[in-house]
Amino acid sequence: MKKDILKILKDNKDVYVSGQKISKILNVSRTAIWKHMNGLKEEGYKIESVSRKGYKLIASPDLLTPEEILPLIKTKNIGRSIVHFHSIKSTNMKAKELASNSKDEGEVVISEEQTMGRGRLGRKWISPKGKGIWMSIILRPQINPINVPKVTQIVAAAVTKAFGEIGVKNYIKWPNDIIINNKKVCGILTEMSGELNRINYVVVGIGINANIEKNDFPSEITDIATSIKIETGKGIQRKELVAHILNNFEKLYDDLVDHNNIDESIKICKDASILIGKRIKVIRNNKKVDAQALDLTKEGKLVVRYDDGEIEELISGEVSVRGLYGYV
Ligand code: BTX
Repeated sequence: MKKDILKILKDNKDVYVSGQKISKILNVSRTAIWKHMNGLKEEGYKIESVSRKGYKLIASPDLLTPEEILPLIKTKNIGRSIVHFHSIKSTNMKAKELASNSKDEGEVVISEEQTMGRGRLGRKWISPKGKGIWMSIILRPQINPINVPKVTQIVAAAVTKAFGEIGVKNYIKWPNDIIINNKKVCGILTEMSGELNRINYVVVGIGINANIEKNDFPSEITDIATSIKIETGKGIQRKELVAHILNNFEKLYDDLVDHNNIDESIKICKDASILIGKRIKVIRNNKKVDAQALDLTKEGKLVVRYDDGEIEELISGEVSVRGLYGYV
């Protein structure tokens, strides 16, 4: 009901809609409407009510609800269904649960806060309320499971492009971090359920520090973590960034599933790479080896040259990479 009222107010932007008209359209009492209006106001909607004229929507909060995001996206599948939470343990956990119980593709789980946000290898991901974008996309690509790391590259490309579209210069640290000023502003966690040669589902989790303040980060990560607000001095409209990401992602993802082609994503990842051309450390089974990052292959593998001259193409997931000079 609250959603229906909001839709009427949004469809009649800039004009007053009478309580009588709303109650007629929705076939409910005017007292019920008044109650829901108060509920919307509590969520942060600014609604003017003037006697004899009715209600007018003045401003919407920066909530990541379907009502706020759907009008901004142009996709066919991705994000057409959005499940929104005010607080949840982890959107990836929820998305995996939903994916096991349905066959849909493109559903997005978003929460204003995560109480058990996760990074790779069970690491913790700080996800304070209302200040970041904590979301997961459910995918069912009909591709060989060995190609799943390509999805991470596509997401990285979609996010980096979206940052650019809202005017935020950024870099990609292969394979799954977006970097500003040598610090991590976004992390991507790709998880898969499947068999040796068949994928049941892939869940890609995207965590973006949008409007986080410096003192929201625990002291142990203040040297490696940052936010768009910290770096640019300005907060952003989170829903706009979400929409840019979903719009970009669908286009790049379709290239993979329809044409088995990720050239565009790889070009974006290469252009934004913070590693290519730099000295790095390749970490495998706790062993660190110095190398030079040379290139990204068409499949999204990182080409490195070790100091003994040996060249290797690294697959994400197998290794971890650190910069030698500051970048995380
Ligand atoms: P990662 O394993 O590469 O990075 C995790 C590490 O990053 C942590 O050990 C910590 O040092 C640091 N860190 C923790 N929180 C933050 C933060 N907010 N910003 C910057 N650095 C941080 C990267 O894993 C993948 C993260 C994916 C997060 C998304 S959010 C939506 C979805 N749900 C979920 O539980 N995870 C994903």
